[in-house]
Amino acid sequence: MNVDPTDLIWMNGEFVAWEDAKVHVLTHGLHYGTGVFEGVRCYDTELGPAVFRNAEHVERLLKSAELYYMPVPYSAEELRSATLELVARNGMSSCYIRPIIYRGYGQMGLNPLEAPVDVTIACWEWGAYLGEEGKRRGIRARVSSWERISPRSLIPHAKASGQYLNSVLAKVESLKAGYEEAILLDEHGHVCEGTGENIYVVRDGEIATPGQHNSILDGITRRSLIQLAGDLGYEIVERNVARAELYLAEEVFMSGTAAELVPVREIDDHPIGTGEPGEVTRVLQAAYDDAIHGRSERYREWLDVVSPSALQTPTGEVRTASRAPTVTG
Ligand code: PPE
Repeated sequence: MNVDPTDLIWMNGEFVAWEDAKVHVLTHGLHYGTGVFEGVRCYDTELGPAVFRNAEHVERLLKSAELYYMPVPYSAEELRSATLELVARNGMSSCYIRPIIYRGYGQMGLNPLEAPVDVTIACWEWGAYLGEEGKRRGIRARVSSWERISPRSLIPHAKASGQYLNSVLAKVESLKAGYEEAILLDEHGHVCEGTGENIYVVRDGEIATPGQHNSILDGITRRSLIQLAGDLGYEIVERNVARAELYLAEEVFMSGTAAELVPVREIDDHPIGTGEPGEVTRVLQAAYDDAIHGRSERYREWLDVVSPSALQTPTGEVRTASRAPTVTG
C-alpha cells in the first residue's frame, strides 16, 4: 500500500520535513527488529479531526517499550500531544498515525541496552486496509500454515517490530494462494488472530473471540467492540476458538485500527453463513463507525480532538518547524 508523503514527521522532539526523516543503515532496530510501534487513526468527526483512543495507544506503546527494555525519554502526555500537533501541522482531517520507538544507531550486537532509543511519529492518509469492497462485502481468508508466535518465544501482547515477521510470512502465503488475509492458530490449534486484526465468530447467538492467553494482540478496536457490543445488548465472550468454529460460524469478522471492522465471507473455501456479511457484523460495523466519527454522544470520550491549540506552545506562541539531526548516537 503506497504511502503519500505529508509535510512533517515528529522525530525525537522536533518536527522535520518528511524527506529528511531518515535513519542510518546501521540502526539497531533495522537489523534486529528492536522497535515497538502503534497504529492509530484520526477521523474527521463532528467535533473536528479527532484521534481515536489516543491515550490508550500511547499507553500500549509505552508498555511495549518497557517489555523490550527500552527507556522512553518522553512522557505519555508528551507523546499524546505530539500526535495531536503532528496531525494539526500536517493539516490532516483524517489520517493513519504511526508512532515508533526503536533502538537507534551506534551499537551492534544483540545487547540493545547501550543503543540510543529513538522516537518518531508519522502520519499519512490511509484508506481501507483490506479494501473498500472487503469492508462492504467481506474478504476471503485462509488458515495459515504458519503458527502464531508463542508467548514462550516472544510477547504477543507487545506490538514489536520483529514480531511482525510472523505476520509477514502468513500474509504473503495467503496472498500468493489468492486470499486476502490469513488466520493464524497457536500450537494447540486454537484460533489467534489475523496478521493485523483480531477475529470474532458468531454462532448460535454467541459472539466469541480468542482470549488474552490465545497469543493475541490486545486490540484497542477489540476493547472498543467488546464495550459497544455490551451496550447494544450483545456479549462478546473471550474463550478458546476451535478451527472448525470458523467454518461453522454464521458470521466471522475481524477488527483493527487499520482494517476497522471487516466481514469475512469465506475461509479455506467454505462460505461463512450465507456468504454475505451477517446482521451482527453489520450492527457492530455501524456502531463502530458512529463511535469513531463522533456520532455517538456516549463514546465521545474516546475522541482526542485535534484543536487549533495543538499548534500552540504553553505560552501561546505558534511554533515553527525545526530540523533535527538525521542520525543520533
Ligand atoms: N492483532 C495484530 C497482530 C495487529 O497488528 C493489530 C493491529 C491488531 C490485532 C488490532 O489491534 P488494534 O489496532 O489495537 O485494534 N494492527 C495494526 C498494524 C497494521 C499494519 O499493517 O501495520 C493496525 O491496525 O494499525
